Amino acid sequence: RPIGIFDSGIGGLTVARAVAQRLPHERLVYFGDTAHLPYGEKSTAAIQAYSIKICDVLLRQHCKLILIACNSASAAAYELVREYVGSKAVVVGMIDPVVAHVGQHYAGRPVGLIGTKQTVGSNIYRKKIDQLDLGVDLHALATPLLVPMIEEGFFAGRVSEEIIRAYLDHATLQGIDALLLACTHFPLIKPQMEAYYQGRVAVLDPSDVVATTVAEALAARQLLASPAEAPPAHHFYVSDFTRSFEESTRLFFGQEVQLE
Ligand code: DGN
Repeated sequence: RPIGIFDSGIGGLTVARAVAQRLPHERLVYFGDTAHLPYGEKSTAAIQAYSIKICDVLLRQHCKLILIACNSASAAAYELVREYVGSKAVVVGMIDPVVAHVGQHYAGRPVGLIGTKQTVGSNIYRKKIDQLDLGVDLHALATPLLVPMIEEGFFAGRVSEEIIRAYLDHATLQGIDALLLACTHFPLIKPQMEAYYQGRVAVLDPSDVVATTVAEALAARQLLASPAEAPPAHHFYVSDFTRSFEESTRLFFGQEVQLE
């Protein structure tokens, strides 16, 4: 049975890539809801409705695990998806694994977070940190301009450098020890953020932590694919196809993939 991964679009391919690298024998079924992006600007109710429909698609494909590879959807719909999916598949979101990681390494310290309006507005990271009494001092800032900027190919030059500087200079993010990239697109600008901080602040890309959680969740339930099986043929579905989405897969997955 495959691993199902979904996102508002193709940005979640950064997470799919980490999963494919961590678990090279697993077959992936990816669903990008390109007809409804960007989730970062949508209401909680709309994201919940889209997420449930996507789960139906992934369950029809017999996915053993559903990974919500979108911070905005994880913020808005994780609990609902878990309830809806029940025992039919394991559900993993972007938030719990990262909160646990930050709690382990940054307890009692100031940590910055950047994400979409939906992710930051939901306050979900702070709520979870407080629920678990992790003592992390969270400084969260919505940085909505970064998503379209990256999608338009501005992620390694003067334009992006200026916009990144404007956000990271913001009062909210001063005095932090680490910066959490709580959005699928931001791993692409991690090098520029690291250049900005020059080693003063650790820039945390959650995709590896999430891929490890997926591996552990499958191992715990003895659901890992056997290495003896034939190499997996992944499938990448979208709810609206354009050639430019397909071209952008190279950016987020490291190689161009065929969208269905
Ligand atoms: N995938 C979204 C997220 O991680 O929050 C970013 C893209 C969007 O819908 N704005």
